[in-house]
Amino acid sequence: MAFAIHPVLHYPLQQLLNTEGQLNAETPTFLHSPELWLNAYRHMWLTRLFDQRAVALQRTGQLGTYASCLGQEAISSAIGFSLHAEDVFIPYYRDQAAQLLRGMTMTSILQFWGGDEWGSHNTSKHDLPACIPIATQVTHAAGVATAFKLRHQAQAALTTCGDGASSRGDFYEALNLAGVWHLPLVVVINNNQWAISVPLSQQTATETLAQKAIAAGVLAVRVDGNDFFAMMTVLDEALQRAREGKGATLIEAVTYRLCDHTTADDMSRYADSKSRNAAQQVEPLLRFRQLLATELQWSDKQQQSMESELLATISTAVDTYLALPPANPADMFDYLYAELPEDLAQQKAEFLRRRGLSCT
Ligand SMILES: Cc1ncc(C[n+]2csc(CCOP(=O)(O)OP(=O)(O)O)c2C)c(N)n1
Ligand SMILES: [Mg+2]
Repeated sequence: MAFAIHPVLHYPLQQLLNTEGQLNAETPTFLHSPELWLNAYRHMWLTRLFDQRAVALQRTGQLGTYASCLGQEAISSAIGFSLHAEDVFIPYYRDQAAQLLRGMTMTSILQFWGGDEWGSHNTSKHDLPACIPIATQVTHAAGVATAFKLRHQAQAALTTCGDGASSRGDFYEALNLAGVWHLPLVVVINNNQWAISVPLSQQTATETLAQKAIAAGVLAVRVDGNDFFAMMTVLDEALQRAREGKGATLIEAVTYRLCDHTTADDMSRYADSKSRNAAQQVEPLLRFRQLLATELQWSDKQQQSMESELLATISTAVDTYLALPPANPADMFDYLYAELPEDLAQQKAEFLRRRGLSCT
């Protein structure tokens, strides 16, 4: 007798705003709001212009390193617009758009990327700092969601990670826990097709990343990550499910990294320009602008004045960042342990002695 070997389950790509800027008639009513459209569009542009400025600061020696979110603004903006104040956001390093919406200032984001951890201190009190180690934040998020569940709090934990992160043990372990404990957790994968220079085809043999939820018994959805409206729709549902105690959701948001991995990378050495050019045609701001032009008669003049206004706000934040006092290098010893282990205490004393500073 032959046993059936099942084919891969299919997760269709959900989309509401197509690449021509036409909005599907099935778009939920809460998204039929010109005010929200203009807010969201403006925020995505703020993120893009801020991002450009951050790269320029790094290139001129004024920022340590920086991970651009170019082309991925719709995912993180939709997250910021969907979360409730009392939810907990556990971001990774391409979540500038959501961090700004959660109340983090541009100056603090620059301070963080400038190498001063105090930048994270100004994260919204409900949220965690951006996580740099790959996928570890998914376990932290499962922990936060467990706390909500144990305390019977109707709140959601939402975390983000990359396509590469979805290959790591932490990702699977956290998702498994979310399934078996029915946790109020939403995991959003920013599938930007690359993990530094590793393309998705060499990352995983699964047809989709959404299907990684099947083994954990978690519901999943695959969505066009360049479509703010589709992102808002799935996030709204997933967060509501979490808050109502209906369990976790995995969201695979499909997009493309239209930038180097970080300022320490050079994408032109490994990515073919064809796929990048194709991705450029379907990026999130282009189609949003088309929608606004058709439905709200958004003009070039309005666009220009919005951009100048945003650039002025960004420049003020940059000036504040550049005027910050330098980070205290001894801080790196002080915030990992409640009490510094003896060997590190010795290193700290030695470090301060060599710099001619006294030990605190
Ligand atoms: C635990 C760990 N291993 C390795 C790295 C080095 N590293 C930084 S980013 C990255 C690739 C991540 O790719 P992906 O998860 O797709 O996220 P993306 O950067 O594309 O948004 C790696 C391997 C790290 N930061 N943490
Ligand atoms: Mg990636």
